[in-house]
Amino acid sequence: MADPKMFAETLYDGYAQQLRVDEVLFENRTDHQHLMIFRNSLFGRVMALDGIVQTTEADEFIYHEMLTHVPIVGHGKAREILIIGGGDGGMLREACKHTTVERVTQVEIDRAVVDICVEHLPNHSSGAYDDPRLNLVIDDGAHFVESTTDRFDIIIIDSTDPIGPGESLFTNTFHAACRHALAPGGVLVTQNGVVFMQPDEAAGTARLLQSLYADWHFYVAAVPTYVGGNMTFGWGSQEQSVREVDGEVLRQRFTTAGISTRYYTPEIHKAAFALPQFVMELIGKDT
Ligand code: AG3
Repeated sequence: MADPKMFAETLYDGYAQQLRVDEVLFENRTDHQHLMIFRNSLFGRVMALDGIVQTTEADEFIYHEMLTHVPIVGHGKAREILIIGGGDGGMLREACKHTTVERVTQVEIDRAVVDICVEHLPNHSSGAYDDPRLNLVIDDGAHFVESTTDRFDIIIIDSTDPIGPGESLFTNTFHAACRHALAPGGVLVTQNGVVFMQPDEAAGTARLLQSLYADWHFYVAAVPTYVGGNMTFGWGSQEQSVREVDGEVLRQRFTTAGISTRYYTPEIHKAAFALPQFVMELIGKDT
């Protein structure tokens, strides 16, 4: 019998996770990157860009729920949402669960990721690309925020790692433009990689957030296929009160929203901002 085909992730030097490829559903170069979608017995459908796992059916809920409901429930009256990246549609699906959201602008650099994921990873968007509140823009996220005159209550940066097309989303220019595009009381959240494996990502974003926001912090969740422990999510706002909303208020808002989740709870929301000492030191908040 032939050896099973394995997908070995190319993210780290000297360490890699492998997933068995039970069936390749799509594999090709887009105009921007190499895109692969395959089936794995444990994780369901898996989507990889340039050899790095971006999302899987089994564990995507953790990541997408934490990058949407934490800022949206924390904010309490978010109407205008901006998603940068997120072509698989998982972030859009979660944001659209909030009936109080009036418009979701999603800026994805690679149209092929949207089209191919709708076809081969349909449970991620789950119809959300047909939501009338969606304004889908195919553009470089950095270019979009630098030129938009719109203002957003929530900005979610659902980027890849800072290699390839996602690199510009980790720069000062981009983050400064994001701050400018936030409405008063608005919140920016961002994925910052697995902190034990990629400490420079959180440290670099911490410096940017600190220079731009009156209130900034990080929160965490472990996502199995972002291997290596907790992933960090950055948080920036001019309003400290948005991060410090009382647990009871979060519970009330979440109940009123009437949405069902599999990871997010108001208790997790609060607890996720408690950071290990080494992370506090890394982001310069160890005093
Ligand atoms: N964006 C985050 C990918 C990070 C993967 N890298 C890693 N293991 N550090 C995923 C897009 C999902 N919508």
